[in-house]
Amino acid sequence: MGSIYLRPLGLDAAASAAEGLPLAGGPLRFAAAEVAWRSAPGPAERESLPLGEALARVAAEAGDEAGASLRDRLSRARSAFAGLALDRTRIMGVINVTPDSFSDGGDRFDPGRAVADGQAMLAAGADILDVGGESTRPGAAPVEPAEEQGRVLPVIRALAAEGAVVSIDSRNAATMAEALTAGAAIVNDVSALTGDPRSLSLVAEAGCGVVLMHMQGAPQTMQQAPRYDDVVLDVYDFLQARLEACLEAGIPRAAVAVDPGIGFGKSLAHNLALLESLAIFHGLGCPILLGVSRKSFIARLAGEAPPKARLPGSLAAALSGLARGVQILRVHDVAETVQAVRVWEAIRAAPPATESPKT
Ligand code: HH2
Repeated sequence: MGSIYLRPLGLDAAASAAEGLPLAGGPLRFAAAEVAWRSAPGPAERESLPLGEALARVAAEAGDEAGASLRDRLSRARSAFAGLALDRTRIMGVINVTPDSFSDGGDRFDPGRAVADGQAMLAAGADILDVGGESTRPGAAPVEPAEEQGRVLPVIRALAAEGAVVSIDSRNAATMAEALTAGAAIVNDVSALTGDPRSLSLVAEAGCGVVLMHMQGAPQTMQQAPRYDDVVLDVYDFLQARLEACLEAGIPRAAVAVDPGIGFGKSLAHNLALLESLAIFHGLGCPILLGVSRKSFIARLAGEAPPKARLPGSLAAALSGLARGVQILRVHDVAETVQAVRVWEAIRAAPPATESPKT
């Protein structure tokens, strides 16, 4: 049997879209969708249709129950993630306690500096602090769990003690376990709980939140020759399979966020296709987390700027994510992103002018 997918189109907060469905219970609505289908794995066919026809097509192909459940997952309001209501965009600030991260290599290798920067991010409006002790940049070598823990645990302890919602960015179950004991509330795993066979049961038992990210290959080799039949649908299938593994292990859907993994085993064209089609991932019924901050695709598009000079491109990509209903942004520049998001949200929420504004 083949697979069928639905990507919301024409996302709009205006009254003209009132006849459509809300996207993930949020302010954006959609009244049309692109249906994609294929005999998995393989190339897909696609057709854009009014929403009613698109839903009827899904029901005809996959059955009434599957059609109704996809409609529900696309439109139902998301539960709070790690205690954070998703009624506004949530900002995850990045704290790399590493000597070699691509984006801020070495800046926060000193734990005192990492904690101070975390406090500054909270003051600037970060909702989550993502603490990592292993760089996953292309070509990076793995770090021993003991070394990784030595880097992250003092930082997590200090920030969690101040009431911060902390996530641990790790692929190692032992590091995840120690981080949760130290006060972390979320596991952020770039391997979507495939990197360590103990991580799935650990997260299920801990009852914490988890971010499942897509990566093709491993950091050391992932950018050598990334290949997909259809990048958007292949990433969707992977995240769906990992979500199902979580559900089977006893992790509730409400505890899971999904992330297409921009820059992880993807060419420029792959990254752009994913960014354009992000709304399809709402079909998984989980909040979407997007990490575009300072990534190299920005430099490929605009003059090979070094990571710290990629803020304008990072903001442009983040806002294009918001226009597709992304709920959580993983960023290095918290204050700047908060400002951009607040302006974007205020414009989206403004009532449409029915007459010329009076001066
Ligand atoms: N990107 C990086 C690391 N972790 N986690 C999620 N969920 N999504 C991402 O896009 C993501 C991530 C890479 O960025 P950074 O942490 O700045 O660099 P490095 O891996 O070199 O430490």
